[in-house]
Amino acid sequence: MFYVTTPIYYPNAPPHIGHAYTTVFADVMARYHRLIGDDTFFLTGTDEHGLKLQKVAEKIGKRPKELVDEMSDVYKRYWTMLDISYDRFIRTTDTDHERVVKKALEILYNKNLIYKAKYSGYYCVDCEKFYSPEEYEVIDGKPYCPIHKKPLEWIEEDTYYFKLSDFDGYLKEILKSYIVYPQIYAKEILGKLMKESLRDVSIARPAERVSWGIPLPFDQKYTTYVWFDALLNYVTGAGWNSDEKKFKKYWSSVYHIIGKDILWFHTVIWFAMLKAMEIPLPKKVIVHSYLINRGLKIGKSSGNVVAIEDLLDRYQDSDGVRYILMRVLNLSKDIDVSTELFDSIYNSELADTFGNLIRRVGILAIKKLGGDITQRRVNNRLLDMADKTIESYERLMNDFNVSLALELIMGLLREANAFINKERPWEKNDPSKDIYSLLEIVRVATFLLTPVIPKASQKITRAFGLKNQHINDLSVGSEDKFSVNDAPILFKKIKT
Ligand code: ME8
Repeated sequence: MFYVTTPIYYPNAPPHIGHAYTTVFADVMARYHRLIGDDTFFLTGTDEHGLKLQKVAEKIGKRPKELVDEMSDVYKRYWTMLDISYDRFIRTTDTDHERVVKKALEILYNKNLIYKAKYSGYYCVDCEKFYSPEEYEVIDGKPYCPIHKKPLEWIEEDTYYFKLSDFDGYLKEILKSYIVYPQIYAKEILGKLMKESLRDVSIARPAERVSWGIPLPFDQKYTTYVWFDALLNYVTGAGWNSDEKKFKKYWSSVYHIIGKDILWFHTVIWFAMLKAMEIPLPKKVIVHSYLINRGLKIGKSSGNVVAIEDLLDRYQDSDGVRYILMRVLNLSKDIDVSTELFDSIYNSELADTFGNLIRRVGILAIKKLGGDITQRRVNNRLLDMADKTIESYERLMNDFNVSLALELIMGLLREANAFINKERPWEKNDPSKDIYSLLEIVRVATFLLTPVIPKASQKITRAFGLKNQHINDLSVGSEDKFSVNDAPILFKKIKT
């Protein structure tokens, strides 16, 4: 069983490279788990309520619902372009989700974990978050959002609070476990909890100020705070409150993938909400760092967005973009996005190494052996390396370390290219042993690369007559025959 989620994105603007980064990552994990035979469920979607969406709609003269209807379709179109194989696209305006939010609020209210009181503080609409004096930045004597570098808004009003402070001890304990990966992020949050005492969190906004959202079931004059609403999407998606059987099945293996910007919400607030609702915590929260451009986190408000369509244009298809994003994927270090870096990954790994090998092996098989190749003994060195690659691949992918898994596969493919250069099979009378060895490497590598470059893998499968297989019977040297009918050019080199 494997249940993987992405954050649900604010559909106030189309997705950019940062959203693609997380979503492709989750997609690769979902495809990998399907590949190894796990019953898999992959959830993504859009976070459609709140002040941010309400303001954007007002500005362009649309009703919020009209705007989110259009924009959620935009997200779906981008995910189709990137070959994202989600099982459900959840929208927080979906009726089953609205029911979940109301149910959750009722549970907490009945447990006396929600109470009414006054609130005042500085708010960032882009983050949909209040900032304390310890957290905000002061520029020219005024408080600014530490993430968006925009002035904060002073807000004073009656609200409802969730008794987050009740969970202080629990959270400190939980964060010492391995639930957050990599652990540096748990340490960061733990450090914060140790430094400042945990304050209760406001989970409602007066409807006259924020009307776009889910009314509190126990006080219609208030709208549910967008983060309280959004976090619950993960349980809605798995069937909580509607399909208990499905929920039981998937919730026991849920992995949340998020960027480090929303770590606080997914650890402190979400873990406390779950504990309060007596729902088990996720298996893990996988956190990745930022893609940055010109020294800043890529984002609409920084004006340094890299558009997904530009990437798809430059790297010809979804496979190219997916591969590049996964090759630079880093959980703990911010990655500077640059055309030079992306071009060099594409050209040296996809075009020169993998693409070139496919073309050479295809041509050799067809020209020298008429395309039909039967089982031979695989070259020892290649055999050994391929076996080791399969073994480490599984370990790395189970650890969400896609980038290193790709590096490893590239190493095997480079070795195969070097083998051709050394053996010169085109000069041999009977090169069938060399070509069979190479085809075995192609078969294994194609299989292992499927989650990242599904389209290319499918083309190779057709051109080389490969069978659908399970990772456990990949065993190098086991294929009884190949029928190669084409030597496709998979990745055209980019002129830099
Ligand atoms: O925060 N580098 O939505 P959001 C890496 N609706 N990842 C990036 C990135 C960058 N430069 N920019 C965006 C929200 N991301 C809430 C989430 S979940 C219950 C609610 C990715 O549209 C990354 O995954 O601002 C980050 O966490 C997410 O987009 C934020 O998306």
